[in-house]
Amino acid sequence: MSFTDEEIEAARKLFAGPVAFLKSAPKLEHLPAPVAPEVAFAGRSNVGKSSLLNALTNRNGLARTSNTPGRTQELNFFDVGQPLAFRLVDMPGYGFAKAPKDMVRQWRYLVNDFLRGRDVLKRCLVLIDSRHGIKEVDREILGMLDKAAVSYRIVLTKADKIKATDLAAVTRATEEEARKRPAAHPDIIATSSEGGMGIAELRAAVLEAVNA
Ligand SMILES: Nc1nc2c(ncn2[C@@H]2O[C@H](COP(=O)(O)OP(=O)(O)O)[C@@H](O)[C@H]2O)c(=O)[nH]1
Ligand SMILES: [Mg+2]
Repeated sequence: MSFTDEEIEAARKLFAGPVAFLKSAPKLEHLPAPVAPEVAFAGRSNVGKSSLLNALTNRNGLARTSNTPGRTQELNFFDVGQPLAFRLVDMPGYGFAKAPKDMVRQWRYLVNDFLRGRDVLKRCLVLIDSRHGIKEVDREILGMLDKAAVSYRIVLTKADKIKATDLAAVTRATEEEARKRPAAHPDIIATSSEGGMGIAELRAAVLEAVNA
């Protein structure tokens, strides 16, 4: 994973400009018109997705952070840039213990249909808690992305919560698994929404996806 200073700066500028919530889509018929490239964020509930979206965009209240996992079963769209440059999509979280069966089924249909049918979707960033690494619940979405042939990159979250040696180990193990997966980018990015680690690179990775 390496970006030039120019790429980092271009991404910083874009994310420092206008970012606005567009809409929530609980069903596919509510999707906004596909008029701009999209980069989607996926991850199990509580992985730190809302915090990361807030850190990326430097806006505290943009994506709601909460300790009540699994509430949102909808796709949330955010416009970046004016004129519109691209959209961020906050995908519904998965893998929380007490999810009723219907909710899991609804998640699966919504996400699968979105991944398969969304021509403007450039890439998905799949968030993995750096304390846990890739778990079985994560492999379902990774498999869906591989089958739908949507390119994706794995992003480790909450890197401030573990020791540097453990972070190096989980990074290595995660990259090893990513290399075996057909639609996965081989390099991963370790981030912390608290300390800011990896945030500038992640912005550049989003822009790289938009321009791919
Ligand atoms: N230490 C630390 N805590 C984090 C980080 N990101 C998120 N959290 C915490 O993890 C919990 C879940 O975060 P949230 O963004 O709501 O997760 P989401 O369910 O994936 O949207 C919250 O208590 C956050 O404050 C991080 O980078 N470092
Ligand atoms: Mg959230």
